[in-house]
Amino acid sequence: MPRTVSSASSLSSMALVALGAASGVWADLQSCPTDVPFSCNNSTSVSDTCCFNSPGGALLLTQFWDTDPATGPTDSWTLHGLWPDNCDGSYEQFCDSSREYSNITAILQEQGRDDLLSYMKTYWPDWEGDDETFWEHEWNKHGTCISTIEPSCYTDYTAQQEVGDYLAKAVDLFKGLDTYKALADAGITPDESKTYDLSDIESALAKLNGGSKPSVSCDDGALNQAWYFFNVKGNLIDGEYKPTDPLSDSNCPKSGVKYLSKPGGSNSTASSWKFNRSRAAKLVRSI
Ligand SMILES: *[C@@H]1O[C@H](CO)[C@@H](O)[C@H](O)[C@H]1NC(C)=O
Ligand SMILES: *[C@@H]1O[C@H](CO)[C@@H](O)[C@H](O)[C@H]1NC(C)=O
Ligand SMILES: *[C@@H]1O[C@H](CO)[C@@H](O)[C@H](O)[C@H]1NC(C)=O
Ligand SMILES: *[C@@H]1O[C@H](CO)[C@@H](O)[C@H](O)[C@H]1NC(C)=O
Ligand SMILES: CC(=O)N[C@H]1CO[C@H](CO)[C@@H](O)[C@@H]1O
Repeated sequence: MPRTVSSASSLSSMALVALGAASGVWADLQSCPTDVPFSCNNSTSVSDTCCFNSPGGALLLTQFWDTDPATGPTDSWTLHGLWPDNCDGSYEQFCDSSREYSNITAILQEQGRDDLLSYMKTYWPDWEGDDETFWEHEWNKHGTCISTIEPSCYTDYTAQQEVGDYLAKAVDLFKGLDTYKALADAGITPDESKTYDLSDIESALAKLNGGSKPSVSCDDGALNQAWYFFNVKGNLIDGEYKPTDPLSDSNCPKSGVKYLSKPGGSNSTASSWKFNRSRAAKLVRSI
């Protein structure tokens, strides 16, 4: 049975909660006390880590703007992942080998999440076309480290339920953070003949995210990623998300930031893609 969500106090979190309801994210997670602190904001230790994301209390919704090769629709950023960073910006990874899977597509199909799967194919694509492997990597590396969706946190757990819940939550957060539109609304559009100031990019995106700018990163001076940071009160799925300041600095130049367009049919070769990507991987934390 779906359970009710604890009352949300801010407009932005209510919007996120509403999005969650609309796409049926509700999980059978145990209900949480209303006085649990926001993650990373406790003054004493919190023992119930089903209701308190710990140690990964800084949740990041991360997105790509990939142009070489271009991935996803030309007028949308794409989803990278939903990551639990520690409160100091360090992070754990691959936290539970017994819950690493190589059948994400099958898991979603078994859970009847076909709409989610088709959305993911469009907006959560792998740059080399291997979506399944990319999603496995995101779940196995990051999803397994989220304390509030461990199997023991469910009242009526069915195997791999948390995998689908995690992916659905990432998609819901992504839908509420339309980076392309927020930039376009501020006159910042992909255009090889223009460059932009980092501060203009950051303030356009802060407007989108309740006043907190994301950490944007660049590849060779061109906009390539945006990482939005949150603290969460309650569990990952139906907790209240509060945007917070980024824990990592932008590597983009202060001015002259390029925002390249996604070419319709890319004429790049596979080897040049790999070359670019490996260079990019040295600049920013790898996927
Ligand atoms: C939690 O603490 C951090 C660091 O002091 C702060 O930036 C953030 O806004 C706080 N989050 C909430 C939800 O109060
Ligand atoms: C916050 O809670 C976590 C988990 O119980 C704990 O490890 C951490 O030390 C707590 N922080 C403070 C400042 O008490
Ligand atoms: C996915 O893989 C796991 C682990 O091998 C297995 O237990 C589960 O039944 C599989 N699910 C589907 C839908 O194939
Ligand atoms: C490759 O594509 C780009 C962008 O569409 C175009 O500007 C360029 O002329 C093309 N180069 C070749 C060699 O076709
Ligand atoms: C965006 C970008 O830097 N693309 C480069 C990728 O690598 C190839 C081969 O070195 C270059 O030709 C592209 O300009």
